[in-house]
This record gives sequence, structure tokens and C-alpha cells, in this order.
Amino acid sequence: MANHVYDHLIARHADNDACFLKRDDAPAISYAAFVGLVAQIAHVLRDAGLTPGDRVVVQAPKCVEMVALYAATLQAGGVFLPLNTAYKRDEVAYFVEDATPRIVVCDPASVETLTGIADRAGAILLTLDAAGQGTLMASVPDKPTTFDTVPRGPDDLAALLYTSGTTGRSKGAMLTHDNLLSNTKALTELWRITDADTLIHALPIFHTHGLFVALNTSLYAGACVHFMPGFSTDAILAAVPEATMLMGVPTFYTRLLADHRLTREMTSNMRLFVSGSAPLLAETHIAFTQRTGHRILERYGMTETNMNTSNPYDGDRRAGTVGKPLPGVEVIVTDPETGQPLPQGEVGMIEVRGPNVFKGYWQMPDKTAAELRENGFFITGDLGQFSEDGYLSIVGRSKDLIITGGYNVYPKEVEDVLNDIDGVEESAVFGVPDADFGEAIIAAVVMVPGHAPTVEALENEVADKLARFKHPRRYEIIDALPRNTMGKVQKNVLRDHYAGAVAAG
Ligand code: MLC
Ligand code: AMP
Repeated sequence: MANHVYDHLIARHADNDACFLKRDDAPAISYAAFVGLVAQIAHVLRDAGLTPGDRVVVQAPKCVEMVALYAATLQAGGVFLPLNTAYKRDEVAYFVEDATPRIVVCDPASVETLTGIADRAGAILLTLDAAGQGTLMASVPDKPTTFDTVPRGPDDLAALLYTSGTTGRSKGAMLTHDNLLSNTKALTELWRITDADTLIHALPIFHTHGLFVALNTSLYAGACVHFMPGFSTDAILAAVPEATMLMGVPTFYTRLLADHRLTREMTSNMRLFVSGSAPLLAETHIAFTQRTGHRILERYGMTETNMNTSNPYDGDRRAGTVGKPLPGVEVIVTDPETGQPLPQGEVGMIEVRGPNVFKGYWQMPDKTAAELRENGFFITGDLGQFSEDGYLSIVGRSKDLIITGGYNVYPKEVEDVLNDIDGVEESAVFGVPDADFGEAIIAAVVMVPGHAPTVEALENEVADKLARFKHPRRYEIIDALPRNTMGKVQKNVLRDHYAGAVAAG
């Protein structure tokens, strides 16, 4: 048996001397050199005890070696589990405990924090820093540049990506080799990605967008990737004249638009700008076209499903819509109460079925059963509507979720931390429109009379427990939360009342 993803994405490049990863501060890596590095790291993983199906948890800075670690995990038959570098100790501890990995790879700066966590899970701890150095790499130069690839079939797990849940505990989305490969093929074809492309890569590589959508398609097509450590307007504008593609979240586009150096002339070599992970405002889409002549191509996806829909490459890229279902993917809109399909034009729950849809949540059969129907449709929690000619618009979310700069934050997780603080009676966390991040987080907090902690104390506790992007940007201390007659907190009332509060400072 072959190795489904490795064979199609990596093995084919063994003799390809073309550029794979181009960097501003270091030499480029060719495809052939990358294949060799991947094999060397696969040896390290196997020597560290990795057996097929074992999880490899990685919380490391974005670097070439981390991309190679992803590919090496697949070649060695493992399951890749990347974590946001912003996650704090308690957050990482949960993922490691839940996923019981064989190997944990972290930044050397986090070793002290992670040693106990890895030990408790029985995992080996290795390190990898931003320069691509660490104990993971120590013996790499001594390893052979070929490795006997471990066979993996289409239905075997390739990755476990955690998504937060509305009810608290994060869920590990089990993604198979075919989930990744089928989506990679569909996107590469649809977006016409070839070995003549140069993609600007400024996204993090611990999420679906930067890891699978951007890197897998490039690997499949043999494209060159201009690999940046993170988002920088200056670096992107400097790269644009030589590049052909950019993939980003809407914040990328609003920030680029805010810079007068972005012009039609300087983007004339560009072929495609893709946006996703959060709603792109129609006004941003229109302003971008007016400035550059390019129509941003918006697509819609999720951790559980990879990409579901895309605006067309040829044809109308319609502002405010996420386009049409990808080839092989079925998208329906159903009545959220009954699950019955609704007539075209009505707003309802978006459900998705296809080879892109995950296998279920790691060790959570009840949650899987609640969201993944027996007939294969996944209930996304997004509310949408089809136009007469088949374009999907996302009009809201039934899940209590905030998306800030492309990162998902479930209010419940933040409220739990706040409610545990001595002197806090209760809290409600919600998002308000924000020009930079799309949504910004606000916490309305009700204190126990006579025991009120300071806002600084709230901030400190949240900072200790949660990644920075989950922190409320503003705290509103109020006497009581607004509730409806059923006793449910009316977040829409809070949202309406405090919209603009962040901008107003
Ligand atoms: C950084 N900060 C954020 C934040 N990113 N706060 C809220 N939301 C975010 N997204 C914090 C920083 O820690 C900093 O804190 C302050 O905000 C200002 O940071 P910055 O320097 O302006 O941020 P920057 O580093 O430039 O990052 C912004 C960003 C980044 C938008 C470039 O967040 C990003 O790359 N987002 C992409 C996320 C992504 O890949 N999503 C895909 C998920 S997959 P302080 O302490 O300095 O105030 C998915 C499926 C699909 O959704 O369909 O794709
Ligand atoms: P994640 O769980 O990080 O994979 O985030 C997935 C969610 O991001 C989806 O369920 C949507 O709510 C949202 N999303 C992704 N792409 C888009 C888009 N183009 N427009 C609006 N929302 C989007």
C-alpha cells in the first residue's frame, strides 16, 4: 500500500531542483532538498519511538523545519497535531492529555512549562526554534536522506486539529489522508495553481488555512512559496511584484488597503488573491478591486471540513458571497429545527458532505453523533442562503463564536475563566465589529456586591490562562446581564449596546 498524502505531495519531488520555500533572511530550499530533509526527520521520529497512528504534537515557531516535520510525520505514518504558539500552559496541557501523543515538539523557551505535561502523557519532548534548531534537529545531519515510507491508506488519520467547542472542551477533528488530498486536488485545479506560481505565505501553519490550503496546494502543484514568519505589510508589499498569489484572512486585505503603496502597477504580476477563515466585507472586496484591479476570490471552509465552497476562478467573484460548492462537495441549507432541506433562497443551517469532511471528533462519539449525521452531512453551525444561480452567502452563525483576525474564540471558554474569579458573579463575552480584526472581544461582568475585583485582576487571571487573542479588549462592569423571559442572556442586546466601544476606546 502507498502513503496517500506523502506520495502525491512529497515523493514526486525527489528529483525536483526547483524552489519550494523561499525566505527573506536565509537561502531558499529546493523541493529535492526538502524531500531529503523530510526523510531525515522521519528517521528521528521513528528512532524516538513513533509508530503508525501515533500523534506528534507541535507547538513551535513557523520555520522550514516545521513544514518538514509535518511531512515527516506523514511519511513515518504519524498524525500531525499543530498547536497555536499563543496557547498558554493550561491550554496546551489539555490538548496533550487528550491526544496522548508519542512525541511533543516545542520551542526551547517552553521546555520548562512542557516537560511535566509531556511526562504525564508518556511523550518524548523535543525542541525546535525559529531558526530551525533544537533537539529535534540535533541528529538530522547523521540520518539518511531516504526513508522507507510507512504505508497509509485514504481513510487513515493524517492530522488531528483542535477546534474549541460551544460547551467548553475543545474537540480534536480527525482528518484523514483523503480529506486532505481530495481537497488539495480540488483547490489546485480550481485556482489553477501550477509550478509557475509563487505564493506569498504569511499565515500561521498551525491551522487549516496556512497548513493545508496554502502548503498542500503548493506542494501538489510544485509552486514556489515565499515563506514569511508572519504577517507584515512591508514584507508582503515588497514580495508582491515578484509573486503571483496571496492567501490571507480579511485582516490581511484591510491592512494592505490601508497602505498607499498598494497599487494596480505593483500588483500587475499577481494572478490571484484568496480570502477566507472569516467574512470579507463587501466594501473591502470592492475597495480592493478599485485600487488594484484584482477581484479577491473568497472561499469558505472549516477545520472539520477543509474547504467547502469557492468563488469561481473564471466568472463572477461576487462580493459578500463564498461562491459555489467545490467539485465533489455537497452543500445544503436546512431548517435548524427539523434538519429538512429548505427551498432555495431561505436562510438556514449550512450542512456539508463530501470527501473533505472529517471522520469525527477524537474520542468524543457523542459530539460526533450530534454534528455529523449518519448520512454523512456535517452540521456546520453557520447560517447561509443560496442565490438563484447557486452562490452561497453566510449570513450568521448559530454557534456562539467570535472570529477575531481569523482566529476562533468561543465565549464560553473566556466566561468560564472569568466566572471562576473570586468576586465575579457572572459574565457574558461577545464580539463587536472591529476595523482591523473583523470582531473584537468584549466582556460584560457582574460583580458580587462588596467583593468586586479590579479590572486589572480580571486581566491578569485571563492572561495567565488564555492565549492573547482570546483576551477581552474591554471590560464593562454592569449591574445585571440582560436576559429574555426564558432567562437566557441576550448577547445581541449587549452587542448592539457596546458596538463601537472598542473603536471609541
Ligand atoms: C494577534 N493578536 C490578536 C490576533 N492576532 N488579537 C486578536 N485576534 C487576532 N487574530 C494580538 C497580538 O498578540 C497583539 O497583542 C495584538 O493583538 C496586536 O497584534 P498585531 O501585531 O496587530 O497582530 P499580528 O501579529 O499582525 O497578527 C494579526 C493577524 C494574525 C491577523 C495577521 O492574527 C493572523 O495571522 N491571523 C490568521 C489566523 C488564521 O490563520 N486563521 C485560519 C484558521 S483556519 P498585544 O499584547 O501586543 O496587544 C480556518 C478555516 C478556514 O478558519 O476557512 O480557513
Ligand atoms: P475554524 O473552526 O477555525 O475552522 O473556523 C471555521 C469557521 O470560520 C466557519 O465555520 C465559518 O464560521 C468561518 N469562516 C470560514 N471562512 C469564511 C468565510 N469566507 N466567510 C465567513 N465565515 C467564514
